[in-house]
Amino acid sequence: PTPALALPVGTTLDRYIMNRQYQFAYATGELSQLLRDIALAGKIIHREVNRAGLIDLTGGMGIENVQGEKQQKLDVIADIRFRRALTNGGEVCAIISEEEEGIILTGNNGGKYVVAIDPLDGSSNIDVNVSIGTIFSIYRRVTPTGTQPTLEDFMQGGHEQVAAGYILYGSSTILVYTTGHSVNGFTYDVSLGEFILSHPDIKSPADGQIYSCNEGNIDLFAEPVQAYLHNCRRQQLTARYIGSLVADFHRNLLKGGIYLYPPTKSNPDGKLRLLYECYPLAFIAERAGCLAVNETESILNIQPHSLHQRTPLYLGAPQMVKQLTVFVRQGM
Ligand code: AHM
Ligand code: MG
Repeated sequence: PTPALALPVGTTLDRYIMNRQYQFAYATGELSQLLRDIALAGKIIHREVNRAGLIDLTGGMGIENVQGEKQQKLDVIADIRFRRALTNGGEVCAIISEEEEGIILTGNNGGKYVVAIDPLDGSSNIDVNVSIGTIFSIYRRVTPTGTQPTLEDFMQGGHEQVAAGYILYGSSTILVYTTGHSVNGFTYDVSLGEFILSHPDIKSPADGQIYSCNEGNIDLFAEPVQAYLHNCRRQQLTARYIGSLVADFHRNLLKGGIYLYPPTKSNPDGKLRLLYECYPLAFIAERAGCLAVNETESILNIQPHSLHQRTPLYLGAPQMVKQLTVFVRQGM
């Protein structure tokens, strides 16, 4: 690749993606197109989220998804929108979604990529106008192009992601992604209908003052995690927990903090899904200078074995994650 030119704040996402593509002599533009497809779906979800209260989209569908959770209407809508955008684009041969049991074949067996997506995370916040997000993770398929993709394409492990990102539908909508180099954030300008580079080359602080955890569950956590949380209180850190992983992660990424979703006796693997939530955020986090671990290893090192696998997650500023690790390892 030719040396990366720093593009100025205000550059549109389209121009940014094109510029990056030209730096790689052999790039065919397929990943670029795929990223644009995701951005388009993100704009559509932005629209749906913003008018949800107006057109009676909020509220449950009365059905449960594969995890046995109530699906919100917007979850379903987001799932459909992303599937459609990724299928129509042609670059993706298979998709897995937090909302679907198995692999979704797009029929584009010539496509080089597979995508894992959590179309709308933090769905308990939809009805109450609180931030929600989309998380995505892209892999180059390992099965031969032209054949039907298989589970193997999704079981490559976190280090094999070629790109990962999220879209936060917050007080403004922002798309943050990385293709493994820098992490860049693009704020959606509604009047232009464009994502605009607003947060170039995000580098997270090495230490932070915020801890984000569902402290209502503290009695269910193992003693070392409890001890760590007590220590956070002793240091008078700031507690912030939205209950939308994307929003909690984004805030901590910019300001410095740690997000915790520990295991409990009844949920020894915690709640969050490895492929849809933890791998992509860990990939972004590491590129921005953060750490992402569970009790024993780095999230990206976890061996995947099933589509809806879960893992405990400790994510954020390296100093804070290291300190947490000291507590946890001492208690083992
Ligand atoms: P979801 O995929 O059903 O939306 O669940 C994931 C969400 C995360 O966004 C959030 O951090 C966590 O669940 C909150 O869980 P809890 O309510 O147990 O604290
Ligand atoms: Mg989720």
